[in-house]
Parts: sequence; C-alpha cells; structure tokens
Amino acid sequence: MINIYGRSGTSLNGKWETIIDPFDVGIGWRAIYKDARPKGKTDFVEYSFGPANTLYVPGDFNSQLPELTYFESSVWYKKTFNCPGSKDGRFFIHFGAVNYIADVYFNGKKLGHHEGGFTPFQFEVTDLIKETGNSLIVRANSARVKNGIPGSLFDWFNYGGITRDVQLIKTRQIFVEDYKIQLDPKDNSRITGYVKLDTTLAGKLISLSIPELKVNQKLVTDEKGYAGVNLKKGLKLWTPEQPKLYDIRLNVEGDTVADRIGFRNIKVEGTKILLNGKPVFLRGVNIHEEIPQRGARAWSESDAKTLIDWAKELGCNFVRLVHYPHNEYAIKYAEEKGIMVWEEVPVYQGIDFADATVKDKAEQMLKEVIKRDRNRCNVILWSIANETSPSKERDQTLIELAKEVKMLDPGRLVTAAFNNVNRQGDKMILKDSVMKYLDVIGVNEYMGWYTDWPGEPEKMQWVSDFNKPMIISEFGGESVYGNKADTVIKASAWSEDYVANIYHNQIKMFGTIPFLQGVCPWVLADFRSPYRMQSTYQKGWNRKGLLSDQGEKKKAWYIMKAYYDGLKDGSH
Ligand code: GCB
Repeated sequence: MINIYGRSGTSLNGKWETIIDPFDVGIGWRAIYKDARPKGKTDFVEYSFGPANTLYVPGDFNSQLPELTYFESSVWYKKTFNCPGSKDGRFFIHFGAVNYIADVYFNGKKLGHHEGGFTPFQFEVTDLIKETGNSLIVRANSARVKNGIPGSLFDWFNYGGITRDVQLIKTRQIFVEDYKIQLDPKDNSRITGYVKLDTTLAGKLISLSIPELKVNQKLVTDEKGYAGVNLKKGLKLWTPEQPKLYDIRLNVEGDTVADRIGFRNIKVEGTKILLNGKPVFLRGVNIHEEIPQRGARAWSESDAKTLIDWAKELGCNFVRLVHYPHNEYAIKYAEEKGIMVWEEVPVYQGIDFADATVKDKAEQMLKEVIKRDRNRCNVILWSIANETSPSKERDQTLIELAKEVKMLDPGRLVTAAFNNVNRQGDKMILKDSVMKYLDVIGVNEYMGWYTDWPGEPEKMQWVSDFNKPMIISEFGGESVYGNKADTVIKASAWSEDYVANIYHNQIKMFGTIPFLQGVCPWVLADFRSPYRMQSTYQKGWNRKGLLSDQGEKKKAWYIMKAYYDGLKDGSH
C-alpha cells in the first residue's frame, strides 16, 4: 500500500536485538531465523538474540558500532512486540527500506524476501499476529553482488541494515491500496487519476474529499477494484515560489488515508522544460542521503530538513537525489518547500547489463519508487541510469526502462546522466543513442578536474543530435575546507581556490549552451566513500562538497549561490 504516513500505524522503530553474521551462515545451516532455544539439559544453541546486543532501527548498522564500520554482510534483527486490542482488521508490516537484501520471518514463518536497498515493501500478517509476544526477525544483508543494483563498485558509502522506518499498519477488511490523484497533463483545471482498493469487488463506494475545493465525491469501483477520479476545478497550481498543497482524504468503509497533494504541469517543448506552461531553469544541487556530521545514512524528517534547507539556502529550486531513491521525508519536505526533484535508481556505472536479471531488478525498483511517489508533484524527473557505458545490452535495457517509465507514469519526464559526451576540439557533441528515448538529457562533466578544459570555457561549443533540453547533472572538483592555494595552484593541493576557479569557468561556459535548462553541482556536502583513499585530504571522503563534512561553506558554495541568486527562471 502507498502513503503509510497518511495512515495511523504503530511504529516498530527503536532498539532491536541483533546478531552479527559475518559469514552469512544464519540463512543456511545455522538457521538463525528459527530463533532456537536449548530444549533439554544436554542441548545448546550456538547463537542467540538478547538485550546485550542491540542496534537502533531505523539506522544503518555501519555507523552504529566501530566494528561494523566496513561490514558488508548479514546482521539479524529481532523485535518483539504486543498487539493488544481488537483483531477485526488486517495487519501489515511495512519497511521503508532495508539495504540490500531482506529476509523477513514472523512468529516462526517466513514472510518473504526483498532485494533493493532503497524502496519500500510490506507483508501481510493478519493470520499470524497475536495479542502478545510477536516476534519479527529480519536478515539484512549488504554484501555487494555483481548482478546487484548497484553492482560491486560505486562512489559512496552504501550503509547497510534496516535504514528506514518499520511500521505495523492496521487496515479494515477492504482498504485503499493505491491511488493517483494528479493534474491532468492536458488540462490545468482538471484533476484525474484513480483510487484502487485491495479487493476486486465492484460497486464499492470510496469517498474522496478535498475540503478547500469543496470536493466531497463518492467514487465507485469497477470489477478490478479501481475507481476513476475526474474533477474540473479552479486550482492554484504548485510552483517553487508558491508550493500550494491541498489536503485530501480517502475513505472506504472506515479505512482512511490522508494526503497533501499539489497540482502542476511539467513537460518538455523542444529544448525547453515548461513548468505550468512557463520555461523553468533548474537551479539544482546533487544530494546523497547522508548526514555528513554524523557520517551516517539520513533517514528522519529532521535529516530531510537539514539537507533540503541547505539546498534552499543555496538558492535551489531543484535537487537531484542521487544515486538511489531517497526516503519519503526528503521528497515530502522538498515538496512543501517548493523544490523540484530528480529521483534515480542505482543503475550506476559498471552495472552488469549482460545478466538478464539486472533489467528485471531495475524495473522492479522503478515500479516501487514510482508507486511510492507518483502523487508527489515536485518529482519531475525519473532517472533510469547514471554513467553507463554503451553496449548492445545496455542500450536495450535502458531503452526498455525508459519506455516502461513512460507507461507507468506518463505525466513525468524521463532522464539519465551520461559521461560520454563526444569531444572534437572545443566541440562537445551529444550522441549517445539512448538519449533519443529520454525527455531530458543529463550530462556529467568534470572539466577542470578529471579532464582539462578543451578550450576557453566561454568559447566552447555544445552541439546536440537531439532537439531536447540538457541538464549538466554533475560538475565540480575536490577541496578540503580551509585549504588555501597560496602560491601554487594545483589540483593535488585539494584547495578551495582551485575548485573556485573550476566553478567560475563552468559558469562562464553555462551561458554559451543554448539547450541548457539546469545545472547541478557535484555535490552538496562532502560524503563518505571507500573509493577515496588519499591519506592527507580525503581520508575516506569524497571532498567535492560545497559544504565540508562539518557543514562549513567552501568558496564554491558562495560562487554557486551568487550565480543562482542572479538567475531568473527561464534564463541563464
Ligand atoms: C561521477 C559520479 C558520482 C561520483 C562523482 C565523483 O561522475 O556520478 O557518483 O561521486 O563523479 O566525485 O567522481
């Protein structure tokens, strides 16, 4: 079901008992899921949960214990809880995310398995739940796998464990399983969509109310449990300047779900991106789901505020949430603050496209995140990949994923980030054949850092084979907060001045690209990455942040902020 924060649920967050299983034997012969106890005088069991070993949920395991810092295997979690009161409904255990694999057991039965570290999943436990002493056991395994998404190499710290909220949700016998209530892409005064029940009974009445619009409608389900939504109303559209949201309530036979929904139109016309019919220039920043000061995965509402408020302070109207779906708090808080969002699945660099299961996994992740967030009007872009190298298998997979996204969510734009722009002298040419299937092209370029400037920044020529908008989805360089260049300006000094110079040059170039409709510096804040082993400056951190790992503002922050403050939507 979607929007669990719009329902009343019981949080299962808090301390969970844990067993660390480095060799991952608990799923095999050691059978930790059985939670066995010695039965007789001569019996013993060589594992046990207990109050001596606990971890907080939600929270990644790597940052909670020093001995787990670089741990990449299984941790077993156990939560015991009571469920007093009437049992006349249905019960579900909902996980916001478990990174990367979850195997879930409840009161001695296996509920299921989930692969993918950043999307929600749930299991029904109606027939298993008891008044007291319910036992929920989860194996969270974060081992890197070649045919995983992401694969075995990536430039971020991929915190493992039960990283998002866990909730026990109670519903009535019939409940609202899914809905889409959004602006009609073809009519700015029409709300369209559907409500879907967890039943295929026709003729069920669902009430939809939007008090501010004086909507109080009864919708009737068809034989698939769907009821259409179609309302003509004078609407205040959502914009970054006025992020208007309407309170909405759905009710079917006492099962209620509440939401706040905004209405906006997003589309592409030639090389422009139009928000509510007007060209918009995306003043963005890339964000990892990490709180640098804690060196831990971000997961809470207040973490979301920390990250999104920084973006707001920088002058952004847009964020690219890399490289995997972030938690719902982040998307919702951004929506309230008028920040448009690029969401991405971790189809990242060396992904194993030759393995046929990879496409299915990517599709599954896209389905899960689109289902979760398709009512969030600030989500304007679904990104299907970041920096993948062309091959027959890659091309086929990405083209199919792009088509699939369009089918699942026709009112939004599809994109991907590329790092293979063709260079000829000072000409930059967009050519990748997958670009043809996207609405917006993302380009990651590190001129001045990984590559030299091929020419004078203000004289570069960007050429595209496609009549489409482009976003520079990454650019930047590494520096340590406080490092000054003094006399020698060189990259290996990790100085703020060196990077400041890159930013000045990048901004000079932006003005020359006719089809540029947004930019996203890499990255909001320094972030942990096992890739980054330079012992004086990096120390396990990618230092391309506009902010340091303590949230201090580097020179590049001020350059970007001045650039954004000087921009008016639609021009750059
Ligand atoms: C990239 C990747 C990003 C890296 C960044 C870097 O192109 O998309 O994940 O962290 O470059 O710092 O090299």
